[in-house]
Amino acid sequence: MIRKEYGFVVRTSRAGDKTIEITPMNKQRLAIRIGRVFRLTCLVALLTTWQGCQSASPSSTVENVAQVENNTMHDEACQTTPNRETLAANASNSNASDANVSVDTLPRMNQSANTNGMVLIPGGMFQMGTNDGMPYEAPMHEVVLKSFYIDATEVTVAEFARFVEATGYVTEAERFGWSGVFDVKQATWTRGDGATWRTPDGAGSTAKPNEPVTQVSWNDAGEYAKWAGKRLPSEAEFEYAARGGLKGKEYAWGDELRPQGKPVANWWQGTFPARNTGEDGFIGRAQVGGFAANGYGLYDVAGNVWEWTADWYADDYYQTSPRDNPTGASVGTERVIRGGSWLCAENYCTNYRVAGRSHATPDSGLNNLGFRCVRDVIR
Ligand SMILES: [Ca+2]
Ligand SMILES: [Ca+2]
Repeated sequence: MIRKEYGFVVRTSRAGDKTIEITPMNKQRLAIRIGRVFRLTCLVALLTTWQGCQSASPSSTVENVAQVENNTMHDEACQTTPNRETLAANASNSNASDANVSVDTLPRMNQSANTNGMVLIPGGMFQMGTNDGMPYEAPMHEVVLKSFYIDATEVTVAEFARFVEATGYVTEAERFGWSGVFDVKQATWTRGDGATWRTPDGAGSTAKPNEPVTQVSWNDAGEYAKWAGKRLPSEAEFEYAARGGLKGKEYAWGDELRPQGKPVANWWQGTFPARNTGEDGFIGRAQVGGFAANGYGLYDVAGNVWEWTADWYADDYYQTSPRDNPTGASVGTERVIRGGSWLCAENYCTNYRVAGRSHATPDSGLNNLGFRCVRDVIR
């Protein structure tokens, strides 16, 4: 099944060839990929709503970008999370290759018994994924997990600051000198010079201590986790925890997007990207714990910011995933991210659904991407 709100239709032949028909709702996602667009062959035949193929420039609007890359469309159809590679391709002076983020000598915090702020999730069986969503969310399949602890909230700016203060750690975005920023005014992803965890929306912006830390790469998040005596969750652990003990529900809180008529998580109300009504009280990021917890006492498992998981991403992973304690594809180029963010809207990206999944390269930093940690139960 292809959900119409994604603004496109993917068809796969028996030989595996994919063709894509694009509707206007997908224009924003094309803007994300402007950097790649320059290098690609025009695939006019795939476009059903645009006439002709016009040349693009860095200042091009979506309307005059009609070149798309066929084989990247399917996997990232609902991706509001561009990779560093994509954004760097649009920059003339990227110094991405100069980054050196080896941090093997970082001190480790001794927190062998510290589960403060964490919730014990009892092990058990659940049905992971859905047969009623995107192709890569299927098939729904049985998974069994061991018990684990998980942070009740996304890691905050204040918590990450304590890590940096104790270790002197420098994030990848700080080393690159820029990171991915969704510019609300321009309604597109941009290269945000000076964007770091301290200044997540670009130079001069600020991050509140109680908001989720962003502009941290998968590598950065992993270093924080090790320092804290924790680790990143597997994708299965994240979904199991996010479901909060409910079975077969669309969302972490049930089947209604607006229970009692109101949003109960930080997502984008209105028409993305043109209009954000802020019905939930937040145009951008919210402080952690700003909405009711799920059945396990976990906050913001849907929305606010995407969250890194430990797993490599593969869109067909569920077809071969082991039943017991799956840990993702054995190889890959991108890591799974979960939960959706403040950018997910009904008309474009509904990844606040509990089965929603996306992916990003491990060096990517974005102003809608953070993380939380887990730790094993020591018996
Ligand atoms: Ca919001
Ligand atoms: Ca979240």
